[in-house]
This record gives sequence, C-alpha cells and structure tokens, in this order.
Amino acid sequence: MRPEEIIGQILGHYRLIRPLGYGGSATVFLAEDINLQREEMQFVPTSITIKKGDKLTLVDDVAVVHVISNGRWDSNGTQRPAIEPGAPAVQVQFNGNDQQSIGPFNTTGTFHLYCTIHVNMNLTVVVQ
Ligand SMILES: [Cu+2]
Repeated sequence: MRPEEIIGQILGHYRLIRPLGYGGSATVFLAEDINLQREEMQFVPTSITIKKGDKLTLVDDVAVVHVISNGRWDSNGTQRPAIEPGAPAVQVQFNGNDQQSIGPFNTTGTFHLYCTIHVNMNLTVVVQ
C-alpha cells in the first residue's frame, strides 16, 4: 500500500495523518494512537522486516517532535539505550511532518530503536 493510499484510513487503531514520502516497503510511520483518551505516540508498524543492506524511512506524519535512538523502553518504562553489534548508530530528531532515512542495515539480526521522548515508543527492525 502506497502512503497516499493510507490517508484517512485506520491501521489498527492508529490514524495516519498526512503521510509524506515513499520509502518502498520499508516505511514506518510515527503515528498517534487515537484509541486512548490521552495522546500516545507509537511506531506503525511496531516491527518491520527488511533485507540486509536496506535503509528504513521513518515518516513523522503529525506535528510532534520525536528523537529516535538505538535502544528500547523496558516494561517498567525505563530507557535502555544500547546498540546491538552490527546496528547502524541512530540519533535523529524529527520536528513534525518530516521524514528521514536511517541505515543502511548491513548486518542480519534483530535491532531495537526507540523514541527517547515518548514512553513505550519502541520499534523492532529485523534484518534478513
Ligand atoms: Cu516520539
């Protein structure tokens, strides 16, 4: 599904607003969860599989700042920064309604990225 086809649609309970750009199959949105009364941000999807050597396009489709780095939030809501062996070092800021390419991911394995601003905003990247 191309990003422009997602406009106005609901994926799960996430509403995607004004998607930008076209990252092929390896596009992840930084989206707002509208199923909750409070504002909550999450990656959509929360896990993505790409091929070795691919880059990943992250699209921030709302006017919200995100800072994405290597690591994850644990189940207690504590930041666990870590770079797995072979992971590209990621430290990128989104200012809203923008997109950035990260990688390439040149090593197979499972890698974790998270937003240092929004609790539980975790992304798993599986490289095959
Ligand atoms: Cu965020």
